[in-house]
Amino acid sequence: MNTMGIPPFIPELASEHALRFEYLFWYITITSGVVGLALYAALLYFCVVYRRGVNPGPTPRILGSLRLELAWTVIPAFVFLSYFAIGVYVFNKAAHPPEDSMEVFIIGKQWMWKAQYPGGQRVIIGGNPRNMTEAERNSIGKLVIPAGRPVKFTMISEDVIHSFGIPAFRQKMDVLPGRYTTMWQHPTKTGEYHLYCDQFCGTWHSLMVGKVKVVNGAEFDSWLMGHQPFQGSDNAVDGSLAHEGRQLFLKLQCINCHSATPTGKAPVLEGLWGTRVPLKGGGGEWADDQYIIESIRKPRGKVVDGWEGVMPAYDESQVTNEELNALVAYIRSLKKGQTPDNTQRFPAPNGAPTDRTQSPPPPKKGN
Ligand code: HEC
Ligand SMILES: [Cu+2]
Repeated sequence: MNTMGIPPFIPELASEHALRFEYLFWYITITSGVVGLALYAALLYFCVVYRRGVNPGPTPRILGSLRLELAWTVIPAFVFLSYFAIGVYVFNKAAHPPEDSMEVFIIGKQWMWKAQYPGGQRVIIGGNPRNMTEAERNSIGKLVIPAGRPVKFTMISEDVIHSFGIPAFRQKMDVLPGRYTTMWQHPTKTGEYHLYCDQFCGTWHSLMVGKVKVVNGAEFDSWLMGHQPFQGSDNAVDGSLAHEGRQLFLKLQCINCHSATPTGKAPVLEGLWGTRVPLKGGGGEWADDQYIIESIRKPRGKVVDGWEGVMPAYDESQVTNEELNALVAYIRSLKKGQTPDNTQRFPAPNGAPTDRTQSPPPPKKGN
C-alpha cells in the first residue's frame, strides 16, 4: 500500500479526472464482478442440489412470479444504466476544458514529443538525442505543469498516429496528423509521473516515453521564467508562440494578401477567431483552431464568401506543424488594428499581441 492506500499495482491518482475515473472503474468492476460470481455460484449450487438421482420423478409445474420477475429485471437494469449515466458525466467533464485553462501544444513526431508553452518555452520529451537538432537536444526535459490549475493539451502529429497517455491522470488521447485533438487535466498532486506513447508508431515507438512533472504554482512560474526562449531579454513578448506566429506571418508573406485593408487581396484576419465565417456556396463555419489549420493547409476546401480561392495551399514542407501552431496562436490573438504593416518585417516591433488569455472564448458549436 502506498500513501493513498491504493495497492502498488494501480498507478497513482494525480488529477481530478483520475479520481472520477477510478470510482467509475471500481464501481463497474465490483458490481459486474459480484453479479458474475453470484451467477456462477448459483449454477454450481443447482448442479449439485438438483443433480439427477437426488430428485427423480417429474418436475413440478411452476407458473412463475410476476413480482420476482419484475424485481430481477428492473433492479439490474437500473444498476447497469447507472454505468451509462456516470460514464456520460465523467466523459463530459473530460471533454470540456475550463475556459481559464493554460494551453500547452503537444506535437508527436517519430519518436519524440515536443511541447510548446504559451510563453514560447519548449520541451522535448523522449526521442534519440543523436537524431535531434542542436536546439532540440538543448530542450530535452520533462513536461512541467502546475498543480491545482487546469491545463489543456492541444495535440497534433507530424507524421503517423501517436497517442498521448498519462496513467496517473487516467487519460490518453490519439494524436493525429492534420487534426487537433485536445485533452485537459487538473493535476492535484505534485510529483513525477510516466508519460507514454500509447499507440505503436514504428520502430522506436519505445523511445516516446518520458515524465510529467507536476509542481506547485510558484515553482511552475519560476520554471517558466527560467525557460524563456530569449534569455536575458526583459521583453516578455519576445518568443511567445503568438509572437513567433507573427514573425512567420511576415516571413511567409501572408501579409502581402492579408493586409489591414478590407479592400485588399484577402480578408482581414483581425478578430477572426471565434466568429462565424460565411462560406462560398452557402453555410458557414466557426473560426476555431481546426478552421484556421484547414484555411492554411487546404484553402480550397472552404472558401470565404465573397472572395476568390486564390490562396496557395501550404503543405508541411512550407509550414511545419510547429509553425502552424504558432500561426494559429497568432491569428487567434490578432485584434482589431493589430495587423502589422508590410514594412515591419525586420526587426519585429515590440508589443506584438501575445496575451492569449484575452482571446475570445471558444466559439459555440451548432446551428
Ligand atoms: C495570394 C494571396 C494570399 C496569401 C499569400 C495568403 N492568403 Fe490566406 N487567404 C487568401 C484569400 C483570397 C482568402 C479568402 C478565400 C479563401 O477562404 O480561400 C484567404 C483566407 C485565409 C484564411 C481564412 C480567413 C477567413 O476570413 O475565414 C486564413 C486563416 C488565412 N487565409 C491565413 C493565411 C496565412 C496564415 C497565410 C500565410 C501562411 C496566408 N493566408 C497567405 C489569400 C491569401
Ligand atoms: Cu508514438
